[in-house]
Amino acid sequence: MSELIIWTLDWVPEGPRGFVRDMRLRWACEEAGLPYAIRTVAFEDRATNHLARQPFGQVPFLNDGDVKLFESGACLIHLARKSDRLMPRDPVGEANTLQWTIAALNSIEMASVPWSLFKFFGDTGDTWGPKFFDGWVNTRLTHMEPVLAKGEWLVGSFSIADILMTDALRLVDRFDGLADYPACRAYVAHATARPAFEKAYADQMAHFAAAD
Ligand SMILES: N[C@@H](CCC(=O)N[C@@H](CS)C(=O)NCC(=O)O)C(=O)O
Repeated sequence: MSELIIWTLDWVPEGPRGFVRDMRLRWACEEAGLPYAIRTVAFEDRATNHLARQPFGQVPFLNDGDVKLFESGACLIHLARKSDRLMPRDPVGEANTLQWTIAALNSIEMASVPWSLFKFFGDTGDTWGPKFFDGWVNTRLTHMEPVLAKGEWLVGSFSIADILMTDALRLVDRFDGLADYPACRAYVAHATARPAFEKAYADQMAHFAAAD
């Protein structure tokens, strides 16, 4: 088996630490017991210094021998093919995992990222944006609440869909946006209490702290 290499930045400011998306890949590898190495590109000049590997100049990206992937969702699906701890092997379980993987990215994260940027930057004087994104995120959370109240994980057993859904929701939790959604909040707390998440999180925090 070729060595998995997860690429991230060599350093980031304190704000995004613990949330840089290599977390998702680290977490998946920890869950599956897949060995991996971390390599970095420079934070300085990040807009242009790795466009050949990630066309938007972002992280993470993943190497697995000849397979070279960007987009955290695509990287997780690749990792999930290696372990049934990341995706069930029956056709229904696999289809449902892919469905919720895309939902986390395209229906939740699409709303939660701009929402969180307004929270992060505070009062920008913009009145339309915060109101619009509050409404969008709250609509999505209202629909997620009964889904997450129904079972422990999105698809029977824990899967990459839970990694992505948790990561999208914990960004909302960071700015206290889950206060009115107890099932969403409990789900995030339950998922982030997993030893694999804790290890991935501690490793990312240590990685960036070492570069200070
Ligand atoms: N859709 C991409 C988003 C990647 C992304 O937003 N990466 C951030 C770090 S978490 C980044 O590289 N930001 C630097 C930038 O955009 O210049 C994915 O899921 O991989």
